[in-house]
Amino acid sequence: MQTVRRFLPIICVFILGAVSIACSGGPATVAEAEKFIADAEKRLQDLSVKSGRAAWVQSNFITEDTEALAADAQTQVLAAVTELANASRRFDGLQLPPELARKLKLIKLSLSLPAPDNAAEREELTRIAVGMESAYGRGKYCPDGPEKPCLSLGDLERILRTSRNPDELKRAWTGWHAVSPPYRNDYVRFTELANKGAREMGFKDLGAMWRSNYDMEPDAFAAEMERLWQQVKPLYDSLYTYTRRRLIKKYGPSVVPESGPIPAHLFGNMWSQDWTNIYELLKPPTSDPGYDLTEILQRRNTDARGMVRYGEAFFTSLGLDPLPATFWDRSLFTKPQDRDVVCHASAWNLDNQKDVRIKMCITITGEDFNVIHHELGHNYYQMAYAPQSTLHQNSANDGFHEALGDTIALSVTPEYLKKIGLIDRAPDASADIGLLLHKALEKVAFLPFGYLMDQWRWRVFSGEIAPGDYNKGWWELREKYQGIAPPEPRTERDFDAGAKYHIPGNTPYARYFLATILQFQFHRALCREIGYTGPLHRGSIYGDGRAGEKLKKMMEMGASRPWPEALKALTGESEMDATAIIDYFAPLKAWLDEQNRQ
Ligand code: X8Z
Ligand code: ZN
Repeated sequence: MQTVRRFLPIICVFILGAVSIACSGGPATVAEAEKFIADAEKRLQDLSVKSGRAAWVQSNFITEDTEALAADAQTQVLAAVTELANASRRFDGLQLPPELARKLKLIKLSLSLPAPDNAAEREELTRIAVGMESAYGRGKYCPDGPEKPCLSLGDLERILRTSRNPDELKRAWTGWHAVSPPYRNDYVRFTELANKGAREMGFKDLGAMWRSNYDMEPDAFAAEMERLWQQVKPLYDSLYTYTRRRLIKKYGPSVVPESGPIPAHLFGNMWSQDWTNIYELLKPPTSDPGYDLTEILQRRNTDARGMVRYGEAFFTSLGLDPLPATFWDRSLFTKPQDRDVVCHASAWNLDNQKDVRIKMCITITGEDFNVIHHELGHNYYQMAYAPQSTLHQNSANDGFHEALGDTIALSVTPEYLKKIGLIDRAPDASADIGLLLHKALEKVAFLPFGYLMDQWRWRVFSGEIAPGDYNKGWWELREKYQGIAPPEPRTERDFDAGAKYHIPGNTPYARYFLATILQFQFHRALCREIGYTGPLHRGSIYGDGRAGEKLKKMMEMGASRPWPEALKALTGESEMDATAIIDYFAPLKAWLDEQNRQ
């Protein structure tokens, strides 16, 4: 494919799939830009539906054939976006109405994976990308060789969640981390090719391109992340210090050192990103709320669909529509026994209208109860912005998409659980420290992980972390931010970053850090909206149409306006602000600091 620039000075006709745009040799006009965008949106809409379907089949049924089909469809999208981004340069320097200028920018930023203009390199890139995601999805640990029973990620996560035997935990941890070295070299090549694509589109590298997606300069965004991290770091430090003490008490100083990083396999989670599974080891002796959602759901024989029904009922209580019948027919809720699927939870909209689905290997746990609300948040957001034009069919920024369902889950309070009949009696205020600690093990523990994932990738993409230092760079960041270390020595034969889905899956991660900050900001604003004035962690918007209206208004805006305007519509504030999460956990912070002094 020739680049458009070569055509520019003369009469030009460039083919955009089925649509051809003819332009005269004269200077570009606003009318041409309008037509260009309208045609581009139509073309991208069609291609995104096709590649979405191929990706859906591939991740529900991983085989060589579905991989090839998904890679082909993705290649078509990448080719189109590359071509459109190049073609849009014709309008550089032209005074355009803001909406058009924004859409031209959004074309370039519509992908997390930019591809080189060279067809062979583009195909190589999509093959690697799809291959890595599939390899992760297929990943298993076979302790006695491939002929003997193997453990899936779900099996290994169950061990991390429930075992308190450090040796068994270590085996499960190292077993899963053996899945990623086979695609370490692929990741090196992937980085080269995606960087090339990003540079051809005018970005410094892929990391700079990702950071350009926040209505501000990429460096300003990096500074914004750091500002938010500094706001919450003292809260993390208090939780971490308390957790170390309790882990030493459980495992002894030979397993958990008095100072220095703590081994990563002891936090109840494969990536030490969510510590709720070790709540039992950490719970305050006198203020435990006395109920365990996992135990309640299991005792009631709740099945996967039943779990999702609880989630839907929350959204409809806010005045939002029930999920379409097709959602229930077409979603994947449980792990199939007879084939490989990508189990990492995700939410989809197959026609960019109402064909929404989730794909998830649900376990009957309190943790997945939250994840279901998270995923349904994506689906409700997708349906709300569906009437927008193609390039605006997105959230205000990606942190908003990740925050929506989590905001709802923050309203899963004891009072809410009592209302829907899952508990008989809501514990009184004496249980608050227990409630807050449980929530902090999910949210506060996550913050440094949410931050460091893309610290690592930004450095890998810029070359600051060279391929020969992938693992060293990874563990330096894990130690610096999370304060953790691998359970046993690692080398550059390992690829530990690659054992987290979003690395082989190429999903940017800063979004989850932002979401963790934003969801508390949303929650505080919605509590204000409904006139609730009690402690934030006891506030629930369940059943409140006013909160539903506010959320709906924000979601319906999609990506049509810069994100500060969407934030303002919902919260009255125009900046991301960690004071909400800090306010929420203030009583816990005081308690932790008191414990840590003793
Ligand atoms: O990937 C997810 C969602 C899908 S968007 C399940 N999350 C991150 C993770 O699992 O690492 C939600 C929390 C962070
Ligand atoms: Zn999500």
